[in-house]
Amino acid sequence: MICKITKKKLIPFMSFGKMPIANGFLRKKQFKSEFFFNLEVGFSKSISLFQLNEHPKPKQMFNNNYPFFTGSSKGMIQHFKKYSQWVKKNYGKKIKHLIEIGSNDGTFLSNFDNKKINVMGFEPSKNVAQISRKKGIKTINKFFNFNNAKKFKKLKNNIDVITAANAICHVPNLISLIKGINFLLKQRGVFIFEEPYLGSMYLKGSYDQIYDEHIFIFSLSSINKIFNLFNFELIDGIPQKTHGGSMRYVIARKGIFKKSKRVNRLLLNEKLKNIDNYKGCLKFKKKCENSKKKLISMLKKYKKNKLKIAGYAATSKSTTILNYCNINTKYLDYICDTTKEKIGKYSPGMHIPVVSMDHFKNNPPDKSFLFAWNHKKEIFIKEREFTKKKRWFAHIKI
Ligand code: DWN
Repeated sequence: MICKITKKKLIPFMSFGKMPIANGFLRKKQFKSEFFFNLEVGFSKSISLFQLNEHPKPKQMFNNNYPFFTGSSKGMIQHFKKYSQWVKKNYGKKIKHLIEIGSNDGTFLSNFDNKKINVMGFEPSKNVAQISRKKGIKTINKFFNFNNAKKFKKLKNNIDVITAANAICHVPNLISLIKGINFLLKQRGVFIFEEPYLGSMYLKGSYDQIYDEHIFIFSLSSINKIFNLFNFELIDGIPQKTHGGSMRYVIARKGIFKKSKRVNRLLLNEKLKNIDNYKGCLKFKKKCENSKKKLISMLKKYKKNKLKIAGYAATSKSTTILNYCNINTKYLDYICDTTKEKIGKYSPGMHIPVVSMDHFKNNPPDKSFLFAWNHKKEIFIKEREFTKKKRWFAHIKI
């Protein structure tokens, strides 16, 4: 097992067991041919990088029927509006060209006036890219990597800002991605991206952030060390509330911009909290094992008391919890979700039926597992009555 960046030995420290494709919602006839891999995590000491050991090929995950759309959450639509305003305010004074890596349905890019700025998205899933194109956004239906970046010769060293959100941790060949950025970015350009934050995952014990698509869970320490290897530097880090705790990273070519004081403060905090070293991994492993025990005993108690239980939101994250804890239809009657591409299918691995929100309204359970705990603010408002009766639960404190 080797680190995807340094090619040095990785220290494997925990397996979540046999795992299907997190967004591989399937029909009954596909059960027999379902793909599984071993979801094991390891740590690369020299660059403090938390990563998967084994993972499916990117095309197995980001295919022509990818069922996740950024616009499925009102909260995220608002967040991306604010993110775009922040980019414009801080780095957008003379901005001419902007690229987003993993632009999904165009939720972020639609905040830019494409008459004033040339915006372009890279989105590998065809069905999702089509939605973005319908919004009038130039969208390249390809993975962002060195080979594909090189095809845009006219844009060489011409891009002012490259952005991403919840996309960079999905890219196993980070080296090729960084080379692509190096090819396109201006001398004074910046690369800004947001990702689920390792420190928040450790604190909450939210191991459900780990699944096939999330090849890496980044920290400031790892990002700082990775980009240093390629003549770039981390110039800012801004904590975000999204996805249960994320980090916005700002990267520039070495020696061009002044580093913010905040970066050093946050890096020191990571040292103090063992976010940059192997000790943190072992502590996290204990947290996961305890959470699993607690969750199973709670579910058994609910069932003993003849309570009807359902899942709320068929998230990618739910695939890890359900398969790691072996939670099937013995416990959950169904999982409700708003995505038409998931409704009528079954959850990956555990094969729990995915139903519409109407089903949830017409057949309310006694207890509901909130799989989209990261969107609790908007869901608690939407499901006011259910919330009043204190019927939610999760594998972490919500
Ligand atoms: O990085 C990723 C993040 C950003 O999005 C991807 N790898 C895939 C995806 O992860 P996720 O599925 O865990 O994302 P969410 O945003 O936590 O959950 C989305 C799912 O939840 C969708 O299926 C829609 C559903 N949902 C719902 O049914 N009712 C979401 C909300 C807000 C709701 O009210």
